[in-house]
Parts: sequence; structure tokens; C-alpha cells
Amino acid sequence: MSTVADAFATRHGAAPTGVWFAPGRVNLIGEHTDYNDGFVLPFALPHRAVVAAAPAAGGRSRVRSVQEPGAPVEFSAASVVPGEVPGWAAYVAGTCWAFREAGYPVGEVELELDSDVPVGAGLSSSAAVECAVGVALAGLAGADVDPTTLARIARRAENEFVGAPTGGMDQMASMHGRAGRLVFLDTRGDTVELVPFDLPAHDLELLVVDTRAPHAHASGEYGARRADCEAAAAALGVPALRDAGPDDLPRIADERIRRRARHIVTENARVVETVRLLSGGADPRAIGPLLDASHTSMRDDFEITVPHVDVAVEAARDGGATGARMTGGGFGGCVIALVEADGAAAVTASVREAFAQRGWAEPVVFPGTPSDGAGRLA
Ligand code: GAF
Repeated sequence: MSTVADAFATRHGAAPTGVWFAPGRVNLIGEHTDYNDGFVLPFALPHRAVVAAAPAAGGRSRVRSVQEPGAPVEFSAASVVPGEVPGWAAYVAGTCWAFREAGYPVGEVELELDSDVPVGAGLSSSAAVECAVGVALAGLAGADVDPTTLARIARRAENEFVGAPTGGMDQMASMHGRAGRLVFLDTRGDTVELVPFDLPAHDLELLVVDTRAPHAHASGEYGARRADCEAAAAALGVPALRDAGPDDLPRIADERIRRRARHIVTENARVVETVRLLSGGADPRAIGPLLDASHTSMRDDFEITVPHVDVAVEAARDGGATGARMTGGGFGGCVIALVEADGAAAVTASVREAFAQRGWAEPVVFPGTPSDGAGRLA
């Protein structure tokens, strides 16, 4: 990852002022609960977006990305507004805009961007870019901005500049992640508690299976689930589904809306139970049934899974996983599987075999290791 600093130095004849990073994330449990004022339990991945940056001379900012070769995208960080910068650079320009809107000084910048967070896999590659740019802007401005404020700035870029109606989990995970820890986030008030997650001590591993099924939550389905949740909260007369319990569900007349609400209500309870088990020092194998139940709920009640992820979950279990579920926004992306360390190869083989039988592209499997959140590298 020093390559991005080297590329900057070669191009500009001087080293960048600094190099900052922010990671992608895996969500252990708590899906689509974040925009319902609920609970989530993600962790930061070792995969990161890295930004080399320095103040720019003249009235324009320029951003280049290793993943998007070609001419730099230019805009004015001091005046850019939503709608001005399309495509990948919107995550960068949007963060400049949101940082400025939050009242911090933003000068023009030269930015070189690199990332090894898989794109379109539901691992928050966009939040990683936003948060990396956010910590870079704070560093360049010499501003001491706390991680939750930066996460909210990054989310605003995603919601109001890029136009994706997401919750705030991904940016909070990217900012607050810590090696060996889960980020237990109560999205009502954005309070964070770090929960120990030491799988090697129990001879366990968490496998991440990138099914490589295409996923796009900016497209209609994510927004449709949000609308269903809002309809459910309105039917119950509560501010958000966070405030509903299982006994309230029969009061929702519409069958589909009731199922959507049931997913959120039961998923919140599963997050709380997972935290209770792990914080209490339980054997992590005890969370396996909660992971399984989460997947079933996403498949049948929330209807956000697709054949690739359902097959990966089934095959992981057939191969010996203690629990498995889709992670992230859905409609493709990744599956996680809790496995015995000496059984990881068998689970991987089982998933690969199931995909090969169907003529699907080979999934990419890697260990999910809780890692540090955003910061400065150099
Ligand atoms: C996506 C969104 F960006 C998050 O806010 C969250 O809603 C997630 O889907 C589903 O849990 O990653």
C-alpha cells in the first residue's frame, strides 16, 4: 500500500502530505436494522482504501484511482455540490462536500486512491473510500474530528451526494473497527461498544465467501425494503421498528409488511443475544444457530437473498460450518461461515463444488479477521 504514496511522489515530484486509510467491513449479524434505529455487529476487514493526499495549487482538486486508470477527475472541493460529480469520484467529491457542510475547512486537494476492498461484494468498498477521504481531509485541515462525526460525514456523502439511501453501519464500522473486536453499534444515538471476538483462541475461523453474484443496493430493492419498514412502523404507530416487539406484529394487516417487520424485530433480538453470548465469554460456537436463523429470516421474511448466496450458505453448512449467513445489503455479495479451524478446507471445498455443479464462477474464499478502523499510515 506504499505504492499509492510512490505513485503520488512520481507524479508530483514530492511526497504527499500524508497517507490515510479506512477499511471495508463484514457484518457478523444485524442486517437492515441500521436504518430502523436498531442494532448491528460488524467488524472492520484488513482490506482497505488508501489515500495519499496533499493540498493542491490553483482552484481545482484532482483525484486519481489505481482502479480507474485514465485522466484524473477534477472538481473544486471548496464549492462542489451534489449532482456535479458522477461515477466513482462522487464518493470523494461527496465527502469533500459533506466535510465542508459539517463546518470544517476544505482546501483544494491532490488525491491518489487505491483500494483492495472487493467492489460490488457487499463489503463496503464505498464506505472505505468515503472514510479514507474523510480522515485525509481532517488530517490536511489539522482538525481533530472524532470517529463518529467522520462516519456521519461519510454517510451523508453516500446518502445525499451519491444518492444511495443506506443506513450508517458501514461508515461506523470503518471508523470504529479494532483488531480482534466486533463493533456493537446501537444506531439510535450511534453508541459503540467493542466486543471481543477471538476465534483462534477457540480453534475457530470466520470464512468470507464472495459469491461473485452481482449486487447493487442503490438500485430499487434496498429502497423498497426501507419503504416497507417505514410502512410497518407507521402501521404500528412507533417512531421506528426498533420500538416494536414480537407481540406487535399481528397488528400489521399487510402480510408482506408484517414479514419485513418480523425480520427487523427478530434480527435486533439476535444481535443482542449474540453480544450477550460473546461478551459473557461463551464458546463462540453458541452463536451458530443465530447466524443460521438470521439467514433464514433474510431469505423468507425480508427476501433479500439470491440463489448464489442461498446455495453458498447451504453448502457451507453441508461442509461442516457451525453457522452461516449472507452478510451485507443483499441481492448478491458475500456469505460468512463460522467454521472449525481444521474444517475450513472442507467448507471451502463444499461451496466450490456446489458452485461448480451449477456452472457458476468459482467463489472467492478468505478468512475474515477483525482489524483496525480508519487512521493515518504515514
Ligand atoms: C448496506 C448499507 F449500506 C448499510 O447501511 C446496511 O443497511 C446494510 O446494507 C444492510 O444491513 O451495506
